[in-house]
Amino acid sequence: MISLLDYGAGNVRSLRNAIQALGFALTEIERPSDILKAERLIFPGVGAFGAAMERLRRLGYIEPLKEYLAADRPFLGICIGLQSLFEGSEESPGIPGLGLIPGRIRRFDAGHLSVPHMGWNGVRIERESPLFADYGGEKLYFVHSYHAEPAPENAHWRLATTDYGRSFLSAVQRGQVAAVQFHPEKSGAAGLRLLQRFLSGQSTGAPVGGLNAGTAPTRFAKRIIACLDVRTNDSGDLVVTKGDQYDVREAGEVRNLGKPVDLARRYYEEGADEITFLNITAFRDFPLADQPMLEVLRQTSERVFVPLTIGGGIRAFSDSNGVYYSALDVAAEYFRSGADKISIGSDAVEAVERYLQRGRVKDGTSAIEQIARVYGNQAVVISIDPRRRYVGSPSETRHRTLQTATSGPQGERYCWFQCTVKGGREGRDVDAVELARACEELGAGEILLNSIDRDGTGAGFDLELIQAVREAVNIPVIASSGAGCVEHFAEVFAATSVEAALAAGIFHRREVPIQAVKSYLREQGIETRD
Ligand code: 1PR
Repeated sequence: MISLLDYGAGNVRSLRNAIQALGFALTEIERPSDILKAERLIFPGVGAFGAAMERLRRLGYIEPLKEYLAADRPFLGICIGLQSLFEGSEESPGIPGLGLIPGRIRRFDAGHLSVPHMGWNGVRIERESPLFADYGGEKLYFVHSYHAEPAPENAHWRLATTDYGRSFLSAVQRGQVAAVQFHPEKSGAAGLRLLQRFLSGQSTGAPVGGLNAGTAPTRFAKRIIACLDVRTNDSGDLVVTKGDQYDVREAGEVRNLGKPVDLARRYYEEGADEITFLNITAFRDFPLADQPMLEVLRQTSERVFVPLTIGGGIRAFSDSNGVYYSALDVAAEYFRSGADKISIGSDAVEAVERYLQRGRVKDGTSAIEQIARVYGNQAVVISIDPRRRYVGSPSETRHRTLQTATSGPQGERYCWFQCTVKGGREGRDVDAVELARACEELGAGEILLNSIDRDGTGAGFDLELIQAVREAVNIPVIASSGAGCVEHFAEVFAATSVEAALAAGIFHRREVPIQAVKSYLREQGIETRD
């Protein structure tokens, strides 16, 4: 029997799904006394360090947890579950951790690298442990802005390290107590194998041998993301569709490229590093009334063990009975249904308009701020739908322009990128660079950068747009729209420093397999997950 220490802070559905898919029964810790009764305890920390520790304290879990750990009983901490074992964290000064491992948790100062460290990276096993006994060197999925530093005082805990600007502790173990910074439940087959070892009691036995760091650096991979635009067609079926410059109808009918759950599973098996669902007409309806979409997410998350993002309709809403739901309520339902990240489109533009009008004063009311506070910055993606606006000279607009290599219809040589809402139906007086920067300030953790001009054209990514946004922010950026062949992926990674590239049409139509993209990138010397 596996006991899950879910203190109610966020989404641990992914982990529950993974444990169940591996065939193990799960019980929940519901009161302090359950902790000492556990046979094997999993602690998947979610959100901020301080909030996690505060919740543990309020629930009366700290003392039994310390006692459980001191007795060297089987324990696996994940992410904040690893960080909480240390003395404290820069993220939440003054709030003590469990204090089992000497050392403090520090924020990444990755220089030219984006924070959070979000994506697939290697681990360097520093001594033999049964936990990693059948680990084949695959990359694993990380998402965190803070890390544990290897130090002489915690050398006896060190099991594996990873490089991201600097080297940090990606796994610790002593006796039966182990913790990992990556998410095994989101790390595909390799992560599931590791989880299986813990669940079946094969992970214990102290790590053996002295520290043997090795010298090979771990290499962070560029992510390849498959995107599924989902909507109801005219017969009332939920389908994956695909637009040309956001127009999803052909001869009057909504294009139907397949069933959402089937396609998502196919992409997982074919090696997608992440899967994104965009509920593209949710701006019209109340998304919580869209039970089929929530069901798609539930079913997908039962079998797909890479990160899942869902977007569409995340905003405050009053239903027909006048009942008010905050954007946080909507997001919470998506997280409960299996999302790891949510993506906000139209509402982010409106929030930024208000934020800029207030002179960049944060008042905590935006969906971005509210959701980031509860689920962490890394869980909030901003989906930008920009359209090129050409001008003859920069003085014609207040927006930041760039000199473009593809001139406008009247031969204009400058352009800016206008943000739109409602799936491109309405242009607003905010540009994509300004929006991305403001969203980062409000607490977003990632930018999904579409291009209405390139969407569905197969003409390649809009490198000018992508470079302008990439340079403006420090959070990860996903390049989207226009991929037509494997070379386009290599081009966007060579020309810009984006962390990920997303495509839809070429994957749905089976024109380019995901593995063909990855093989080509590897041939070009660009790191990917196998
Ligand atoms: O505004 O918060 O309700 O979110 C709505 C979401 O739905 C936004 O993320 C918006 O991008 C998306 N959306 C709305 N209408 C459309 C449409 O196509 N009519 N899809 C739409 C946007 C764009 C991409 C697409 C890439 C890659 N889809 O995500 O997958 O362009 O395509 P390609 O590789 O075939 O070129 P809200």
